[in-house]
Amino acid sequence: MATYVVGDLHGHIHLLEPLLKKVRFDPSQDLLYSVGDIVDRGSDTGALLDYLYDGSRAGWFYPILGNHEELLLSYREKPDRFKDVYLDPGFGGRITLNALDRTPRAQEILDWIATWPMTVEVEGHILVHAGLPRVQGSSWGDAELCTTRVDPDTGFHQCLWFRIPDLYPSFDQKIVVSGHNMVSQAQFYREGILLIDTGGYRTGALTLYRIEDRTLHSGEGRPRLG
Ligand SMILES: [Mn+2]
Repeated sequence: MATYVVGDLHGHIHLLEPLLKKVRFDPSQDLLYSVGDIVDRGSDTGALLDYLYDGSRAGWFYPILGNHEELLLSYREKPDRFKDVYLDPGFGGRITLNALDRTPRAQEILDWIATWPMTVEVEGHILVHAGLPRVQGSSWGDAELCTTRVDPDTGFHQCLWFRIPDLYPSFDQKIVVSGHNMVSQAQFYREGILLIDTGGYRTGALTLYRIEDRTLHSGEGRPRLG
């Protein structure tokens, strides 16, 4: 049994499938976690959502929220308020809305996304999309602050949006594994913070982190944008 964490997918199922094959991922006994940003930008966002939703129901896939899912949910709730950001071509939300328009499972999938947690702990690791909020007056982060630290204006959760250098290791020595901040190779940003988003939608490189032996596994392909 092995536990994998994958970086930001943005609809790139054609990068994920060969990489899972390469590591001999076995859905009957292995687990796959995502650090969020599954939707938007990639032309196969609909197929990826279908695949992972089925994986979740089968018990091998576990997602957490990314800022793209948070904005998708915000847009669905208040389209007028969030359309300028979500429908901006650089943000890439239109491709997800089009995919949802085409599936009879749209509401089911949106209801599922709304249940994703912001952080999850697995075997001495904390997964969070962008970073942990800082405990005031310290240089440590705390996952428990994720639910309460929100942007007063938009209501967005800061732990889905933090950028380098605003990243802090967890006070309890667990390894923080994040996406969102793109790196050319998955690497420790500083002790206790592993960044695994190798920017598949831009570079074609996707990375998996295997928790049990703390190894990184990468695949190369081509971006497919919507
Ligand atoms: Mn992101």
